[in-house]
Amino acid sequence: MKILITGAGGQIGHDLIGALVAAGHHVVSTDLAPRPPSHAHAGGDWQRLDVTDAAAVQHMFTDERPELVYHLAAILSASGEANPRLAYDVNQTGTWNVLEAARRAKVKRLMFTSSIAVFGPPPSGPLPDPCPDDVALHPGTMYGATKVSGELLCSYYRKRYDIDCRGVRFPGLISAAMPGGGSSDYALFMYVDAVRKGSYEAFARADTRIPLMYMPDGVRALLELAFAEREKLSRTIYNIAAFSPRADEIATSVRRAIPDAQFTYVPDPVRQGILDSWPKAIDDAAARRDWSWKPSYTLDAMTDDLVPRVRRMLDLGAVLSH
Ligand code: AKB
Repeated sequence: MKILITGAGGQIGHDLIGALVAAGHHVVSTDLAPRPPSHAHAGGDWQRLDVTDAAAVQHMFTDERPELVYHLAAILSASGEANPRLAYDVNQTGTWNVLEAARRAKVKRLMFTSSIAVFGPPPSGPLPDPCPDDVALHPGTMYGATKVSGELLCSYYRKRYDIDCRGVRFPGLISAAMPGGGSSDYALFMYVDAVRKGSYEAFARADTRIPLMYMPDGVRALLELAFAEREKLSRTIYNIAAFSPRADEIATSVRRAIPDAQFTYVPDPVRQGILDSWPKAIDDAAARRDWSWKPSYTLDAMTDDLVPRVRRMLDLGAVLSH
């Protein structure tokens, strides 16, 4: 299949491109910046694309005529609170531009990456735990608000124009790759800093608990849902879940591999506020039923696989910032 990816230079693109190329697809990766050295291994073509530029998106889609689009381009929750206007432009206008270009270029299928950030505590009380697909959505961030809107636009384009839009609500994703401005990044940095410094001062409280997932499961979900039979899908967007540890439980797991690692917890008010507004765990029964979704990695299985990968990434000289 000819597959186009937007925002391919991010954390998901790092692993998704390689998985699609390995499966034999012709992949056109696009992003604002040239292919980063960290993505050099992945293969496929790379083209510059700014999703906020409607004409450029239209030209790209008309020239490339992809059969399937993975729309990953987004400003995440913490960066979005630092620059809400940018988050609106990239996430809201960018998604509109991508859907419009898909409609005009007669793209058959589009995969949307939503997030647990669509949830937030309703005025009536806390979110259900675990949180099902269909609760009233009260996101507290610009990122979450634009992801809700993206989900609704996907449903609209599916009904009105018969573009087969599908998507998942990702938990915080963890992988040996550069994260980019998310509030869930503390979980990845517990691994990265334990490897490179032997200690990490988390910007979240020790009892912070949010849904998390190891990237190989996340990428598999993106492949499995994209290629699931349409008749089996009862929804446009699905919750998917893996594990929901407290931050201090992640610390215990990291110490399986790095016994002397030290962790301290100094909450950052903005990012802690965002983390506290998200569900502690999510219910992914619909994804399990409709397309047989099932995560493979537990927290400890992720730790065992991830720590050597983080070591290799740091040996290769990756520059990571908080
Ligand atoms: C973030 O922290 O903003 C993202 C997400 C959970 O969508 N990783």
